[in-house]
Amino acid sequence: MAPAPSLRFSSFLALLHCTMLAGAVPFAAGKWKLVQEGNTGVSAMQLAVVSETKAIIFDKVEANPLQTNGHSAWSAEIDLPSRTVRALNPITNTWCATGSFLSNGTFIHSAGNPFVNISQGNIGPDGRQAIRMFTPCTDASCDIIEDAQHLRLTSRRWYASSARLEDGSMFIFGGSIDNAFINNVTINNPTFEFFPPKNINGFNGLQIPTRFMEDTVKGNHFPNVHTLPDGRLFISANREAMILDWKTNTEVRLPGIPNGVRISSPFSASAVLLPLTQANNFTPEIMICGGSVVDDTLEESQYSSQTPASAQCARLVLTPAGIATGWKVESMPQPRLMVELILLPDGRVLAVNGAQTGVAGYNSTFDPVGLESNADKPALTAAVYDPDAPLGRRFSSADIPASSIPRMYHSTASLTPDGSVLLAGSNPNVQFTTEGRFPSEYRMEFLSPPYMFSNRPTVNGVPATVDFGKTFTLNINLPPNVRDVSVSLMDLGFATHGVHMDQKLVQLQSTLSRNKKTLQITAPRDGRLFSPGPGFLFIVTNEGVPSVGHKVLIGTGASPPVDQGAIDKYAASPLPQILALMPNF
Ligand SMILES: *[C@@H]1O[C@H](CO)[C@@H](O)[C@H](O)[C@H]1NC(C)=O
Ligand SMILES: *[C@@H]1O[C@H](CO)[C@@H](O)[C@H](O)[C@H]1NC(C)=O
Ligand SMILES: *[C@@H]1O[C@H](CO)[C@@H](O)[C@H](O)[C@H]1NC(C)=O
Ligand SMILES: CC(=O)N[C@H]1CO[C@H](CO)[C@@H](O)[C@@H]1O
Ligand SMILES: [Cu+2]
Repeated sequence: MAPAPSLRFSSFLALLHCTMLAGAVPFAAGKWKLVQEGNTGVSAMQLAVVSETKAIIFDKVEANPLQTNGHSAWSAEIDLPSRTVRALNPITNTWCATGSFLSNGTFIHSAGNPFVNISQGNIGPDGRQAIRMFTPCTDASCDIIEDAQHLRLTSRRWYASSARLEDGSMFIFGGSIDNAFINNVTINNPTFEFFPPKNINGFNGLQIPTRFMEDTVKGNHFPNVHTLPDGRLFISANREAMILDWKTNTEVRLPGIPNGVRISSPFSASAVLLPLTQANNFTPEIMICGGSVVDDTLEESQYSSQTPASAQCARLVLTPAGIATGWKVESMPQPRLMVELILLPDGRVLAVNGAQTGVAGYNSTFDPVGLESNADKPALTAAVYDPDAPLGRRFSSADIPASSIPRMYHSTASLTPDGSVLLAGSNPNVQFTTEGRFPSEYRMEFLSPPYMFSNRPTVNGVPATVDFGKTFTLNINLPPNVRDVSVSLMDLGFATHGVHMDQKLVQLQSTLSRNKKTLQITAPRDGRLFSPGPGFLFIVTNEGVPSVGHKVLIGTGASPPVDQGAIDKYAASPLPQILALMPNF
């Protein structure tokens, strides 16, 4: 007997959906709940969920309240159930770095900022070429490991982005070699590289040039990078977009962002790859929301905290036909800059955090009205987006309580494995401060969609590792009246500056047994659909209620390929300043 397609996203339902009225796709109804619980101890500029119960955060070197080894911490691990933190100990300055997991489950945090020496012994060596490793653990034994002698980037990067590739390695793209409010031609790093390094495109172990980063200065910090089901990468920055074949270094330019909207830092929008489902035949479609139309060639002193942000959302289907059709434009309920787009396990997208005016950056030396930020008018109400609803009826803020905590520059958010969304950070200040309208913010909030208060499905027997194309069976316990389920495999990614590296939802093929006690699931077909490495499996009922997410390592769990020749080549390149400042190396 042919396996019954899961109902929620099945093509059968998609057909039916066309004949049904708006809002027919079921989502759990009711009130959302926002609670404020716990403190991050360090400013939560960067965030990654690393296990079913833990997340890690990174800040820059600054006088945070959380202490470690006689100085302020600038990284911490959050225990999600207890809402408590434990300091972690990176060595180098982690300011505005990037992060991705490798296929073996180790998290790689890379890039950063030059040496700093601030008060009270808070000293951070140059982190621009840093590779920092974190292998999650269930106790308190794991910490950040840095070994610059053996592990480092081949060039300096600040505000670079990253992605986990189909072979389980990490792709690192763009950024600046030095820090500034906005990128420019002097400090631009128009190259990409890999970790572990590769001998590829004629650049054995060293960084590879990309025209795209040259063509998109100035406003091209933290480009959006998304892996596509054909193995290529969608990359967008400033007002441009392209598809990069990293294996041949071929750039295919796409239509630019509509209406002149700039979408990368300091005009931070957010981009999301919409769920890849059976109903859409795993066709990639990108959505980018927010940003600004302000000129990116102004002098720093000419930007205003009062300039309205863009409310635009633009969607592009990444097939030849979709690209020929071009971007389709709609609007968020509010303009938004520094917005976070977060995939929910039920297939919707949450837009949260950010401001309605200004640009991303620190408390300005240039604010015309003396407001203590580069941005003003916090966007305190989240909006949830149903990608399949009719145009004009996709966003809703109904039943979502507004926050009272502004989440401005250097704030962040992520889905957590229990299904709630963690909101954290906000620190548009050069240094830790409790003063001003937007002080350094340590309070965490958890935004819970109505499905959190429904009777939820539970499963057990989720394997630690599942290889591509393999089928496995789970024991499942469904609430009464549930007819069917679907399975969302999610990469929760790494979030910073509104950019969610590696965030992805791939619907897996599944078959519910006749007695609804077991569920047979087939892992993704290959590493192009879901890069080998950690994911979270959510079982979602036909009423839109997900189980909690269970961590699973997709693939064999093997480490990514290592090319010793490429490592030797970069090891022979000049040692970065980082080493000189780290006597222990
Ligand atoms: C950091 O600054 C303090 C105070 O200015 C100074 O005494 C110390 O030597 C500096 N440390 C380094 C490593 O530069
Ligand atoms: C680029 O930015 C750096 C750092 O702010 C600055 O020193 C340099 O003069 C700038 N270059 C240009 C061409 O604006
Ligand atoms: C994962 O791979 C990296 C790169 O080869 C390696 O340094 C790291 O130790 C590996 N982690 C585990 C848990 O094996
Ligand atoms: C908190 C803080 O540092 N606020 C400063 C921001 O910048 C303005 C000048 O534009 C100062 O007046 C504020 O004190
Ligand atoms: Cu930053």
